[in-house]
Amino acid sequence: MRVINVAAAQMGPIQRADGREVVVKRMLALMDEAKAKGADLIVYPELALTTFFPRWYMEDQAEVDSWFEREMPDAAVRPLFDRARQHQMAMSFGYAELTPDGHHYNTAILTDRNSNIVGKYRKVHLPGHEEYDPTRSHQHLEKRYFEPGDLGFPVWRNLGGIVGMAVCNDRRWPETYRVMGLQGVEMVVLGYNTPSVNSQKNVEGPEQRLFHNRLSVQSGAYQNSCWVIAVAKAGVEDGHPLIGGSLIVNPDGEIVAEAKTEGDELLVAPCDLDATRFGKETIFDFARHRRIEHYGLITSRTGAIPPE
Ligand code: ING
Repeated sequence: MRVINVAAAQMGPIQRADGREVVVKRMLALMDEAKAKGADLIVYPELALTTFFPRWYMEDQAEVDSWFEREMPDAAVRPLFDRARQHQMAMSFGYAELTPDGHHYNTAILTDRNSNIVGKYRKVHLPGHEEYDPTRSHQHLEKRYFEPGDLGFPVWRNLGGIVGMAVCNDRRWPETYRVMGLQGVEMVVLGYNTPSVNSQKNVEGPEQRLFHNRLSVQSGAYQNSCWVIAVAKAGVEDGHPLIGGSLIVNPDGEIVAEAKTEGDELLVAPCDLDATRFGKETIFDFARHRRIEHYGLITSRTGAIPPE
């Protein structure tokens, strides 16, 4: 048994006017609750420090950059790093990263129990669009404000296992999990901010969004025999609803914990990393079963090309 007690720290809405200090106070309260419940690791959402600002069309780069962190940790999140070290708890959270040489990423970090950053991931699959789109009921300008991640899908040894990260839309793409699966990943942690309605198909509401969330996360876990922790920023931000539905999914693809609210809500579950072994040694023993000589199109072709 190699058990990590994992806390999925779902967060309710963050309003555009909420400062980072107010948000970090909520994150600290969740961390203290996680400690009281014996957590070894706490996972927070994508862009956990601010409202989901890609819903806003901005042209002034200074205003855009105000949503980004220039160093990590910075003053706003140092209390979180200090408390995590006191609690001897590892953590992962998402934030908007502005690098010293001016690159913008939708980033997540992973720390060890002493708040040392052991891993960084930059979101690869950016959904949405780059220019204002009047046909949409709401904007989703991640392609405007972020560059695609340049770090690939790495994994790290942490807490006695092999841990990887993803961000939001990444969870919908099987490549995300498989690249980490090919590095032996035992636990994938990810955050998401998912609008409750499809801006281009308003009959697609929260029920279907929640279904697709479960489908994507359960598939990724099962097909790579790993744990997946998926954590929402939820609720209504300045009138724009986001789904909750945070999940802890086991290597058989079964949901072991699921959020019930759209607010700050902690899920805690014991995740035995040895539970990944059976799948990795039988049905998903990649070395024995995969036939890579037939998979070439997956990396040589971007878009679909139907036959003549
Ligand atoms: N949000 C959404 C997500 O992938 C989205 C965008 C929703 C894309 C539904 C496709 C369908 O959950 C982010 N931030 O990626």
